[in-house]
Amino acid sequence: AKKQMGLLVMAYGTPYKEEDLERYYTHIRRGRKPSDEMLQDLRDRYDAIGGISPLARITEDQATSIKNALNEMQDEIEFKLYIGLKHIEPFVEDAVESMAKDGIEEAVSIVLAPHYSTYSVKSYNGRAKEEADKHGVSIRSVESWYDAPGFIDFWKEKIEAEYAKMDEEEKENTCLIVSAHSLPLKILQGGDPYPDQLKRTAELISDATGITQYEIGWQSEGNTPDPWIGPDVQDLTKDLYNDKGYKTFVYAPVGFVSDHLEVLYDNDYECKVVCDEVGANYYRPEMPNTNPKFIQTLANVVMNQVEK
Ligand code: FEC
Repeated sequence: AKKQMGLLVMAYGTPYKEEDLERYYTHIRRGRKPSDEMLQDLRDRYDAIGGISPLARITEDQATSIKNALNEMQDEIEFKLYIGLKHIEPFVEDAVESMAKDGIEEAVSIVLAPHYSTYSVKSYNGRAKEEADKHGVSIRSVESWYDAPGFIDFWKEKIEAEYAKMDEEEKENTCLIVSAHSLPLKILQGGDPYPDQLKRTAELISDATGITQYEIGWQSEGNTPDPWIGPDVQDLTKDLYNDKGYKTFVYAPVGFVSDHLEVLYDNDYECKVVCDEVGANYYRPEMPNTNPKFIQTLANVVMNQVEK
């Protein structure tokens, strides 16, 4: 018989329906309720992308596809999928508990975010491990995959598809903005690898595409008083337009893997508004979602972790 192994796929989570918005936002704020004004502001952003985010469905499709790819690529292990979310049910802890109830003793986990940070991946993996220890389940966790060849190759293909829409003159005046979610600046004091990993993803994309006019940007920073890592993609766009004279911007939010609020609103609305204001062209390549090359890449990353 095949060996049974749990596959824990972890992701951010999103409200399933409008009524979930307040408790979701409260959870993100570590238990502090948002003010009415903050809640309304968030509701307006979800409304602008059609009411709710497609993220829940995409996460499920990605996770199922990774599980299928893993079960098809080898004959020794039968992977059983568990989805664990950071800010809404099924929470990471719920997923690990279900695993234990199903008699799973060994598991492998991956977070659907490429870059390691103490604020993101470390916290997902830590929550999974803490719950797993309670049940005697052992989990091997993938820490990052920001440099996986298939991931870089995915972005190369999608970015090149955008540049292919331009004539030579437009290409010469184009800047590629490679971005990830900003985090509070204080994480850098502990030597967090997050910014260097984003920089590496950008370098690898530049090497693969031959695009040398690119910049690193940070996006979607939270509504808190402390300073966040910059430059913010919107400010960066204005500065690059004014100082370097770029006329076209291509946004590659490589810190994310799905169509969701932070891309559909923060890029496709907010960055687009800045481009319209200054009179620049806006492009944004397709997100990974369930692209087969991307899914196979994550399955390979998981398999490498199992074989380690
Ligand atoms: O529903 C959707 O479609 C969007 C889901 C969503 C994703 C996402 C990814 C990341 N976040 C990260 C860190 C933070 C920090 C704060 C923060 C705040 C929010 C809010 C919403 C939200 N995030 Fe998020 N994030 C998504 C959604 N995020 C909604 C609250 C309103 C707002 O500030 O816009 C600030 C917390 C605080 O206030 O103290 C920090 C990181 C990622 C990428 C890695 C990952 O996916 O885990 C890091 C998707």
